[in-house]
Amino acid sequence: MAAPHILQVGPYPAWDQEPLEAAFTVHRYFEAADKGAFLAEVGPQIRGIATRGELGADAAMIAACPNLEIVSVYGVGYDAVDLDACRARGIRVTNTPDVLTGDVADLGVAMMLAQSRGMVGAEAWARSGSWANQGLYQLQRRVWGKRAGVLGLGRIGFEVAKRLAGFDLDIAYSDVAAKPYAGQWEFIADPVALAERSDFLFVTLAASAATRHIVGREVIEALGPEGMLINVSRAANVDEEALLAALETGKLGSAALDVFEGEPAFNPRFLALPNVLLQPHHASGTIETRKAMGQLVRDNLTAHFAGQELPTPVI
Ligand code: 8YV
Repeated sequence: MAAPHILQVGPYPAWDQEPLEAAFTVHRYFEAADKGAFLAEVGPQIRGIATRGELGADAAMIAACPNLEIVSVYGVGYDAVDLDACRARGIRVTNTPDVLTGDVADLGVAMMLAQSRGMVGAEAWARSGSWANQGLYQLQRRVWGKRAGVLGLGRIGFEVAKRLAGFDLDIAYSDVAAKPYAGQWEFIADPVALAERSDFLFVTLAASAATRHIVGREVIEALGPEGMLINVSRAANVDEEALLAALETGKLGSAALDVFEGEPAFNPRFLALPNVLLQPHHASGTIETRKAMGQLVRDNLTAHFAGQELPTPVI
């Protein structure tokens, strides 16, 4: 049987590209100069889309593929896939949960530590010779013993909280309901109340229409001039305009961000701020995790075309 035709939305590392192309007939959307013309030409042959979390598959792309059966996402977040369009046509959607959870949690906690202890500035101080010429680096803020809030105690939020417990932080969380696996961690339903009792607020929610701008001006100002916001989820969970305004006016102490509206471009106002730590959406970006994610993308496609149960279905 001929290999199923797959639309590849964005590039993958070579270790994923080769096995993908060995198993499927791959059409590289991301290399097409005229995306519309490319979709019009290959769309009717496409039975599967291989995409990435932040790239997804929108309604127009799905509509251009009338024989589409499955969208396989390289990422846990599937907010950029038009699920309604998929549901309406019985198109399956898969993602890559679990394999990236530890790395995303690690980066979130690392950002908190790096930002609180001023590690980026301190490194520049040492590297530039300022340490030798000007003396000791300015004092920073302690982490251990403080209060952390985790907004969204799903898989990633749980791993963040577990790590924070190791730093002796006093943990509370917010979610749609209290979680049976939360142990001693305090449940606070209202995100504003959670922010009010937090020195560090982690955003670890799966993004959806319901969570859009859940971290708005009120939450940000409740976190306050000494507080830090850490976002390793999706930019849409935070009102970025309110965040920038609060960082610029000192109503929020600082932020550590792995995700931005319109990324990979982002609002240049962030660059003028000394109180933000910027990361290029690479929370899952380790060789180990990315290899596991690529494998799962292929395993889902392979299972689907073999008529087997999907390893990690979304719908
Ligand atoms: C991206 C992510 O998929 O898991 C997610 O939802 O956003 C990331 O892991 C990653 O940048 C790969 O494109």
